Amino acid sequence: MSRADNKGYRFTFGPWNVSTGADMFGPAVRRELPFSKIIRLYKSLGYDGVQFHDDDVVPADWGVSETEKGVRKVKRILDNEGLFVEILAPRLWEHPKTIDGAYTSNSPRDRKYAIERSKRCVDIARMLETRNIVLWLAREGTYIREAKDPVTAVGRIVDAINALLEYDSEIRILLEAKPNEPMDQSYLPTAAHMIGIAYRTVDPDRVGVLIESAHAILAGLDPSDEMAYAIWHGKLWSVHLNDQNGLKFDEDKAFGSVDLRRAFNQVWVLERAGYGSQGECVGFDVKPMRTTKQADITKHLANSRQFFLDLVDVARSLDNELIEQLRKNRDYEELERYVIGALMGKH
Ligand code: 3MF
Ligand code: MG
Repeated sequence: MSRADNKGYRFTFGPWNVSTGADMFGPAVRRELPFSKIIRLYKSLGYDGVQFHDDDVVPADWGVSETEKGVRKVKRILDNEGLFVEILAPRLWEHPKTIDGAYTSNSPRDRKYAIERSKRCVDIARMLETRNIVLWLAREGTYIREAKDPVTAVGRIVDAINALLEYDSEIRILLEAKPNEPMDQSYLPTAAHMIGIAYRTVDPDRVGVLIESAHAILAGLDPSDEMAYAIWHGKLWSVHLNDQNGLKFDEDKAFGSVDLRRAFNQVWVLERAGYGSQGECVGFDVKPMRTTKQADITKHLANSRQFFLDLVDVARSLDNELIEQLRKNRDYEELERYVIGALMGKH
């Protein structure tokens, strides 16, 4: 598939999006696909690049030379497929040393582990030729407010970001906010919170955000507003598009599958801002349904991309002069009819 098929966008997803269907209440219902097989699916699905956690590439406990060898092997597989790596993210939420958070843990030894692991993630990223490090601060929050000092916690997060910025002068940090899950409450629940601390780091120009639709929805926001806010700051460097049905667990549903209007809002904002012109990618973070059969394991990825592209068509079909006129006349009722009509394929 060519760049024209993708309407000028570059699409990415992470290997974890091809999942086995295991959830909190039941085991896997599909076979796990080997990494090399997953990688071969990308191009045929119209995707251009890969998102990784550090341990999607090589196990987290490997030593330096083993790690280098392992990363080189993955790089060869990617090169053979013509795929680039968009982002690397340290998985700071599974290891026993991150039980009490990572950067905000009450244990100095565990905080040190989190920073060392993040630096190793930077090394892996550089070997895979990406400068983008995503920090989803999964356990930086509390189940009980008094467990940690929340003021100290914010400072510790800034210190950790600084340590990474100083470790490698080329990398950029993309902060991914989520208001809850796994924690009851996160210290930095929205992209706007993340942007606030970005300015207090040692190099604000190298700190931006990745915005996930579902995470903004879980915070009670329209994701397109969070995206617009980040764009104004010049800090929207990646997205995890998906959908979410109300305020419950993070569902990672196919993009546009719950609320087409809300999905369109995001596409409209991205389109009008020229998102992608600085190399930003359209990433998806979507899960197949548990009922999905083995043979259909990538349908949610194909669908999410297709829904996005179809909404791009709608956005591009709108008559901007008419919209300006309706704005001038303050005729938002007619503007609504026009936009909803377009979404229903009426013009
Ligand atoms: C959690 C997420 C994660 C992050 C990923 C990269 C499984 O709700 O969305 O995806 O996006 O770990 O930071
Ligand atoms: Mg995500």
